[in-house]
Amino acid sequence: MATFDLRQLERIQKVTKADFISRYYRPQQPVLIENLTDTWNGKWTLNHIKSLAGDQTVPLYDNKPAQGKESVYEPVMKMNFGKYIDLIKSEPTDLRIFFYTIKDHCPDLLEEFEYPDIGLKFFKRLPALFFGGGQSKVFAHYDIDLPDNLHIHFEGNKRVVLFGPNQSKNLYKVPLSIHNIDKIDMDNPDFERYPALGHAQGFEVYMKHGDALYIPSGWWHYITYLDGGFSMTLRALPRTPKRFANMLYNVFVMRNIDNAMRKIKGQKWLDFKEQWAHRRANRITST
Ligand SMILES: O=C(O)CCC(=O)C(=O)O
Repeated sequence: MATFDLRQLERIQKVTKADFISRYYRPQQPVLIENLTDTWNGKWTLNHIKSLAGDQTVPLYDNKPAQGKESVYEPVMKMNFGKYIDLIKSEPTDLRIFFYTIKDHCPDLLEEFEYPDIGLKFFKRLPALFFGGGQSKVFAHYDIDLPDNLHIHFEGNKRVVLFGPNQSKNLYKVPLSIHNIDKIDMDNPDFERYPALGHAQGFEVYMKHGDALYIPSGWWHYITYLDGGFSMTLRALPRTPKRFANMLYNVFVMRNIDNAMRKIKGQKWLDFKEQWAHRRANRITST
């Protein structure tokens, strides 16, 4: 089986604010921080969330990418939240929940944690939860609003593969999008069909309950849930003028152009972008 050129990501125990800023935030280096959540209470469990929100109905997504005019925000089904939690605890499934905003859906959870004091200025409107079953995969992407993220995992284990923003060309990034060609199997890359993938260099990290992963702005992440579990992402919006301007462009210009073209052209637009990405990456590889 083919694999990417990946190094194990650095794991550290608690970190001071000054160290985090100088060693990771300023140089934009990802890191996994263990024990950062040790002082939080023991309520970060699926059972506790079920007791607070188990009677809600939640939208579920699977591993299949949206095709043609399908919206990426259109769920494959809806389910009772309590039943979904029972499902991911008892059997592997690819069904997942993304961007469950705590403030809107389960504000009681806001009482159950403290924002870590590591120098990131968190956007307090948007702490969000993500849930997945033992077969869930989150396609390779970076976040459209270019935040610095602290991604904290609970219950079960997950594998995260990270690539820096300078690897976009090697990953066959699709133009006007924040993901790469969705036919690429990130677990078994086809280096013959996609030769630039052979030049991609990244990091791999395994997360367990309570681990906090710092994902710097614009870093690609490809996530595999190894068991049923959930994570919380705390985001800090970009602070440099250049990144802030790029964020505004992504959210208000790029996304709207892409959505409009998709509505008009459907699958033809997706195929056109894919060919463009393919040609661009292969051209770079061959020069
Ligand atoms: O863990 C997940 O399910 C997705 C997380 C993610 O992509 C993010 O926080 O940007």
